[in-house]
Amino acid sequence: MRHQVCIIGAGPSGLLLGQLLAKAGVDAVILEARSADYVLSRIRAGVLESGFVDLMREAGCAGRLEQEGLVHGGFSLAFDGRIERIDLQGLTGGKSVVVYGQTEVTRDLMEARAAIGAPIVYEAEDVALHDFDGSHPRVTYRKDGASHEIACDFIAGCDGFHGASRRSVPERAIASFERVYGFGWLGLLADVPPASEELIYARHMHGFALASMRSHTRSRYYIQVPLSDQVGDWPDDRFYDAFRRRLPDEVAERVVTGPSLEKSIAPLRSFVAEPLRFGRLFLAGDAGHIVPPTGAKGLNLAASDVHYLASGLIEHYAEGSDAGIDGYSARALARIWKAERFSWWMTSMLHLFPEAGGFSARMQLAELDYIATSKAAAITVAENYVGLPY
Ligand code: RFL
Ligand code: PHB
Repeated sequence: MRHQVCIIGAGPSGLLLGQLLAKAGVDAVILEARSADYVLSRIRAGVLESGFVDLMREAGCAGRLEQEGLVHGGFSLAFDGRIERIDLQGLTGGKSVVVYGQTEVTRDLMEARAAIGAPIVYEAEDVALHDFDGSHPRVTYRKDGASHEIACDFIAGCDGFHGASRRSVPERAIASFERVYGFGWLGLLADVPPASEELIYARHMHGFALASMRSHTRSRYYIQVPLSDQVGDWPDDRFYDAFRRRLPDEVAERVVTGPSLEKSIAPLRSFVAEPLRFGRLFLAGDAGHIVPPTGAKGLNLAASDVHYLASGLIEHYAEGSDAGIDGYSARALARIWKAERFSWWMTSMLHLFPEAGGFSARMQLAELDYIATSKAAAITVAENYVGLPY
């Protein structure tokens, strides 16, 4: 079997890349290790930058997002008994974000791919990348006990942090930069009306909490937990008690409880691999970098990578120019490092670092007070949150 591009992974990166390439007449196959249902069962991001929405439009997949997505013109920071709103629209000249679940983005992209009949192989086992340092890359996999091989011009590694793509690059060719934070986020999804119309990021002496949502009737709440905790340690009642305690009283009073539809713990990590191109293999999305979720940047960074990569590949096929693919890694990394900085900074300012002591706690409060009282500081937060330009 031969295709122009072989995409590994059917998360948002792989599916969006597949759709943008298909629109431009570039032929790609997607290989996904899991089933479609499994991919759709993962509850992750919820906040989309306008650049992401534009890309979904370009991919012809923005219909439902535009109808059902909730446009948010601000969010709040809660600390020290205060609630301070960041007026995204007012501070950025009218920009906002859209609250729409990653699950729904994925579903829309999967349906669009099925509608055009573009090839996608779910439950592909033992996916392995070969010869991407030469001019004839290949990808092999097994499906239902049979072995398959795909010959292609390029491989797009969109298989997330634990995927095969980055691991297939020789160690001497790749540099990794990493920070682990020693705690995680426990997330709970429930069909209860959100406690607040906009997102609230709360710093509290017991740890961070975030009140987010998926719709007017579905809430997504998070609390910081030690990495040693298991989901089983946190029955719903215990979760809601801890969550309420970390929020300002007037918000806590509005928290409606209901049985969890999903609960999971995600460790927080910052990670960047450099470069993002190895011959005819490109890494995009979580395969190349991870941010802690505090800045809502992971999915959005995946989209900007895909934008640069898709335009480079399309330029290669349409115009015979390799300028775009040659510049891919540097262009993507310039935006990635700024989002890494913002995500690390938001994480440092809002979480409990038990080992850091009183000085660090005072620094967090001073930083938050500065944002609340300085327009320059608030603009810095707002312009990063809505997303830096592509
Ligand atoms: P994904 O979504 O991990 O998809 C990778 C796909 O590759 C498949 N795969 C393989 N396929 C074939 N062969 C192999 N060997 C394979 N190994 C893996 C996997 O099954 C999977 O289907 O990566 P992608 O597409 O790059 O997308 C990245 C985003 O998922 C991620 O950055 C965001 O979810 C991060 N994130 C957030 N990002 C935001 O922009 N805004 C947010 O509000 C936000 N909140 C979050 C988040 C991530 C979270 N967790 C759980 C880490 C909240 C949380 C709690
Ligand atoms: C979410 O709704 O899942 C969410 C929102 C904002 C974040 C992280 C996650 O910063």
